[in-house]
Amino acid sequence: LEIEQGIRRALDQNLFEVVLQAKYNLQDMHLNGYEALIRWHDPELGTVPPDVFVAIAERVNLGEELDLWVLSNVLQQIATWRQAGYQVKPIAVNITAAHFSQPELFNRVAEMVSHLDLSMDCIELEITEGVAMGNSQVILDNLQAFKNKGVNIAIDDFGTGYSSLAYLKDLPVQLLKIDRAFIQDIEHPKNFGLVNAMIAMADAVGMQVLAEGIETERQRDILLKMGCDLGQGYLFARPVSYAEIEKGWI
Ligand code: G
Ligand code: G
Ligand code: MN
Ligand code: NA
Repeated sequence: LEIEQGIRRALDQNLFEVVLQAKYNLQDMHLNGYEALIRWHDPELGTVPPDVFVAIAERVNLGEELDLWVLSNVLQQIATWRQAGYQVKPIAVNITAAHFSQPELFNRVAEMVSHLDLSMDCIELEITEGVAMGNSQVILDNLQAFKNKGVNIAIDDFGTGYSSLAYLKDLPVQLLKIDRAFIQDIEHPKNFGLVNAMIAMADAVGMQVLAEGIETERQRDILLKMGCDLGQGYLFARPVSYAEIEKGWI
């Protein structure tokens, strides 16, 4: 309850922060874009980890509000950077499961984007496997509507659920993000085989693959040999503030 009230207060008073973690093309190390990750340093509760409060927010029906807060914060920053003359790569925003099943989602995002004179393809969205497998008309309509506007959709934490690539391949989804649990232990033969198979299958159905949580050069080299398209992880970049991103540009 303390955290629930804290989330409401943090939404009202803008106590959250967004950090950005870079994603790279593994083959040439060009920057591909960023993922937005929420952070909360509360004056009363201290630092609350996102896996804890995002789960609570979802449980008490604050997931939508949290998503919209992050989206709005990210879009305003993109607009600020654009006005200052910076070219910004797309920023991926995580969308909570229940929210992606809301028919209002697309129009809400489209409105926020047009209000700031941006185009839709300045963002990407990340949804979980379970949502993508949901097979509801609203979810399919949302996926198609975003795709039509050039918004790439990624399946986050891929491999942890029970999704079938045979099904995912028919969805308007462009990217699979292989969960970092597989990457951490990629030298273990079972994980090695699984990751190799996921990359080969994604390639066969024309989807891009990103490996999450790359921490060592050895992991990077293995993934590179497997033909993995994109990578994200502490080896390349930690999640950093907008100010830190700007410093890197100048
Ligand atoms: O940032 P970190 O790796 O600690 O995130 C932990 C968990 O919280 C991850 O599952 C991540 O997807 C989730 N998370 C982080 N930021 C956001 C956000 O802005 N929105 C949503 N819905 N989930 C987030
Ligand atoms: O579930 P999702 O992929 O959105 O969560 C991303 C989470 O993974 C964030 O909390 C981020 O801080 C964390 N993360 C990103 N890169 C690494 C990494 O290289 N190692 C570890 N252990 N965590 C990472
Ligand atoms: Mn994510
Ligand atoms: Na993930």
